[in-house]
Amino acid sequence: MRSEEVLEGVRARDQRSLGRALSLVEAGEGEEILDGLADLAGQGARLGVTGSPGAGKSTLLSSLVGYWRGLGETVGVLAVDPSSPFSGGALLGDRIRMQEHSLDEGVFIRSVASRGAVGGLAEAAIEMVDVLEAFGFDRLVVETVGTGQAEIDVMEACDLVLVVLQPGAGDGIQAMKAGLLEIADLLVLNKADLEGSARLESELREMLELREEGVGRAPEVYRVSAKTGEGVQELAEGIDRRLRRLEDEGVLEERRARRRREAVKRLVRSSLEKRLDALIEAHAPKLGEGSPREGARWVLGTLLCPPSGSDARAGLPAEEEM
Ligand SMILES: Nc1nc2c(ncn2[C@@H]2O[C@H](COP(=O)(O)OP(=O)(O)OP(=O)(O)O)[C@@H](O)[C@H]2O)c(=O)[nH]1
Ligand SMILES: [Mg+2]
Repeated sequence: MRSEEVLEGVRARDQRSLGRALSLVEAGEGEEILDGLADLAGQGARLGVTGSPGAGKSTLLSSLVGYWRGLGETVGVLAVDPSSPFSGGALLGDRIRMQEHSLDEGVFIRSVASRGAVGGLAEAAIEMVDVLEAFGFDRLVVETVGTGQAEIDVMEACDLVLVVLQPGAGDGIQAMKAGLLEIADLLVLNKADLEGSARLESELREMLELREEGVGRAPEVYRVSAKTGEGVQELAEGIDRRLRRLEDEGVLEERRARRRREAVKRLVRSSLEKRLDALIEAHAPKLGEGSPREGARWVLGTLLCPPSGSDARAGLPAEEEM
């Protein structure tokens, strides 16, 4: 199928075409698709869900999806699998836990693995959410295991971030160290049915109080059990309340503007990087001789103002590459 047909299919809200479009974007071949969908961007609420491995993110998400479906809303989910040996089963696990929604046309679930994503996991994931948004889902959710920078980047491209923690194993301290408390709008203490949940809550509340006043917005704390359903409705309502507040305060618009700026930066960076590689490759012997600083000055000069017609242009890809 050509990009054009895929694009038409997505615009006609055909889910098979949506799957193709996502694969193209994941493979770094989604330029035409993304350009062709640009006019449909910017409507859905983007929710990021992250937290420690096994905290119950997928289980919780599955109950939230159930709640939203009850309201008649459609949901697009992207699960980012870091392909680490420790979470080798994550993908399959997520499929199984989300299974109850697999026959529902109003729910679309897709995974992206870092090994599959050409040109960076965060970039691929964010662009895949752009595609899901253009398709017209009311809610967009990205689940990541909150450890690496790529995962944090994905969360920073969301409208609202949920950090899910579980009792035991010093989850609160870990989350703080990993910088998760900084990006959380809502802190969800899952597995309230297990021992240690109350202790985790007081531990976290203490940590939040210790943080300097005025540093960011204090996250709200919710204690839930995705297993029994306890507290899930309150959480769902809390999500919408927080979204409305961020909207009223102008924060959502700020976040969306930042998201667009970051996208521009990513595109420029990757385009520059391609040119840099090509130029260095083409002039390898010359650059292998002088000092690295001298070489760098020459390369920068050539990249930023290519002398037209000169042999220095050799290896520079065409300007319209982007
Ligand atoms: N007791 C209890 N177990 C839960 C709860 N929520 C999830 N679990 C269990 O915790 C385990 C991990 O749940 P997942 O939903 O896969 O957790 P996850 O955070 O998505 O895991 P990864 O994606 O692998 O990081 C599963 O065995 C769930 O059944 C809960 O509220 N209470
Ligand atoms: Mg999961």
